[in-house]
Amino acid sequence: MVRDESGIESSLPNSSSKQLSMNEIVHSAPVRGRSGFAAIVGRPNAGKSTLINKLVGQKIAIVTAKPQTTRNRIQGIVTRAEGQTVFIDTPGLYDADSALGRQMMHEVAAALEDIDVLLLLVDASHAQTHLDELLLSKAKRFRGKTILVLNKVDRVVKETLLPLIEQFTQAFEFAAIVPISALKGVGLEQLQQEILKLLPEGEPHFPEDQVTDQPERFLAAEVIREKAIQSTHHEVPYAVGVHVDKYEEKPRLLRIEATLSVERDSQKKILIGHKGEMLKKIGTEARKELEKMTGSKIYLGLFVKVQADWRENPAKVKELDWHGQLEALSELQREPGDGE
Ligand SMILES: Nc1nc2c(ncn2[C@@H]2O[C@H](COP(=O)(O)OP(=O)(O)OP(=O)(O)O)[C@@H](O)[C@H]2O)c(=O)[nH]1
Ligand SMILES: [Mg+2]
Repeated sequence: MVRDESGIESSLPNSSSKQLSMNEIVHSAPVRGRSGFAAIVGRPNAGKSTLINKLVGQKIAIVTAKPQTTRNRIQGIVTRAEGQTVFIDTPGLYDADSALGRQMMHEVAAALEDIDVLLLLVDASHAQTHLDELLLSKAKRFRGKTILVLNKVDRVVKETLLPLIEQFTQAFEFAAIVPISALKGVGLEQLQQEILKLLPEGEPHFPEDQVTDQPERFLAAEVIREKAIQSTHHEVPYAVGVHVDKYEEKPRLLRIEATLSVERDSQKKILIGHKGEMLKKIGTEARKELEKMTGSKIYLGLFVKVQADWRENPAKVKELDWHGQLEALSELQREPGDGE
C-alpha cells in the first residue's frame, strides 16, 4: 500500500540512505540503471490518471467519466530491473476560468519542471478536426524529448488512427508515437521501453517499494471526492472540495473525518440528499474502497459545509492543495518539543 510516512521525507532522493562499507565499495560493481521523471500531460478526460494507475499497478489517482477530475500533480513510481521511472499525473489542460483552474494549470507547470521526458496523452477516440495547439505548445516549449501517447485505441479503428498519427507527425518531431489502451493495459510495455530509452543513467530517486509521493490521508480525501463526483451531476461535481480533518491510526481501526465543501446551499442539499441518503451512499462507497486499499477497518465521518464561491478564492483553493497542507503539517510537527 501507499507509504504513509511524511511525504516530504519520502520524496527525498534515497541515495544516501545506505552507508557502504569499504569492502562493498571495492567489490560491488555500481548498478547503472536508468532513472528519471516523466510527466503525463493532456486534455481533461484523456485517461492520464487511468494510465498512471495501470503503470504503478494500484490506484493512486482517482478516475471518473467527468472531465477535470484531477486537481493536483501526483507522482507514481515504477521500479523495474532496467531502472526507475517516476510518472507525474497532472490536471487536464484547459483555459482556466477560476482561481481553482489557475491553480490546476500551475500544477501542470510545476510538473514540467526538471523532468526528463514529456508524455503528451491524446484521446484518440475523440474526433479531432484540427490539431490541439494548446497541447502541442507544451511539447514545443519543452526542452527535452516528447513522446506522443494515443490512448483509448480499444475504441478506435485503424483507419482513424493512421491519419491522426500522420497529422501529429507533420506538426512535431516526437521521439516516439505509441498507441495504447490505458484501460485495457495495451501498449504499456512498449511505452515503458520508449521512456526508459530516454532517461539518463543513474541511481533510483526513490526506494523500490515506494509507489507514490501522495500520503494516504490525501488519497483518502481523493477517494471521497471520487465517490461524490460519481454520484452527482451538473455543477455539483466541480464544486466539491474535500478536506480530511482527522486521520487517526489506532491498532484495530482507522478513524477518518472529512469535510466536503460546496459553494451553495442548493449543492449542500443535493450532496446530503433526502434523509441523508446521498451522503450515506458516498460514505459507504468511499469507506469500502479505502478498507480494501488500506487493509484496515475504517470509521468514516463525513460533514458538508458551504463555502461560498470557494473556487474563486485563491486562499481557499490553496487550503485544499495537499502539497501545501503537507508543508503546514510538517511545520506543526516540528514546532512542539523541538528544543531548537
Ligand atoms: N475506452 C477507454 N476508456 C478509457 C481509457 N483510459 C481511460 N478511459 C476512461 O476515460 C475516462 C477519464 O479517465 P481519467 O483517467 O479520469 O482521465 P484524466 O485524463 O485523468 O482526466 P482529468 O483528471 O479530468 O484530466 C474514464 O471514464 C476512464 O475509464 C482507455 O484506454 N479506453
Ligand atoms: Mg486525472
